[in-house]
Amino acid sequence: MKTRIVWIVVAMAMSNLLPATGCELSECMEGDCSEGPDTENPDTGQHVQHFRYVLIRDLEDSESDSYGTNGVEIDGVELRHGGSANFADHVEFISFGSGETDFQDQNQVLGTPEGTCETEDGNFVSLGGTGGTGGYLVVSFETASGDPQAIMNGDQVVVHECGDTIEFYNVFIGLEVDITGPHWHPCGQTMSGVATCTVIGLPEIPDQ
Ligand SMILES: [Ca+2]
Ligand SMILES: [Ca+2]
Repeated sequence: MKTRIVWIVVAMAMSNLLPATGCELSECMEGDCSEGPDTENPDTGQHVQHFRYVLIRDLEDSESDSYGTNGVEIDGVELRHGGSANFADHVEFISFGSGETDFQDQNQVLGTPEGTCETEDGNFVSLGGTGGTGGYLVVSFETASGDPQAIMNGDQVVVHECGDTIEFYNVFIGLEVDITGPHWHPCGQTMSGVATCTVIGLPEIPDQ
């Protein structure tokens, strides 16, 4: 529990205190920082960057079971945006905790979740808990036309986690894939099983 509290505090500090200038690559200076077109705010005329990434952070102890299913089991990740359901199209980053996990095929989190969560099917990943480098998963989505899907305030993220054993995870929305970057915004804390968080309070990050 103490670890979870520390993480939440750190995440809140990251999202609130760090300067809103996370983009320092040279190409960002030419307006090519985000993947796809930016958006002009109709109120301010300012161009802003799009949040595009969903981060799931495993909160489980790494040695909680001996079945090769340590950490949370992720079957799929869903983004409800503009009245339609999108399922994860890309795994941008994945790392596993130190707990033994026999389910590390990242492709199993893509597309429509199967919902069976049987070890013989193996259609999920087990993130391995918090030990070592920790269990993290970053996914992104595409529009129907194949462009990167922006994540906006009011969207919902549904994480399809196998709920046979109650295990917990946090969900963040981000601008960049780098999990150590400054622009990860909390969506849901200590979620378990198939659970939904609503995206609220995403700040407008000016394009550079
Ligand atoms: Ca597990
Ligand atoms: Ca799956």
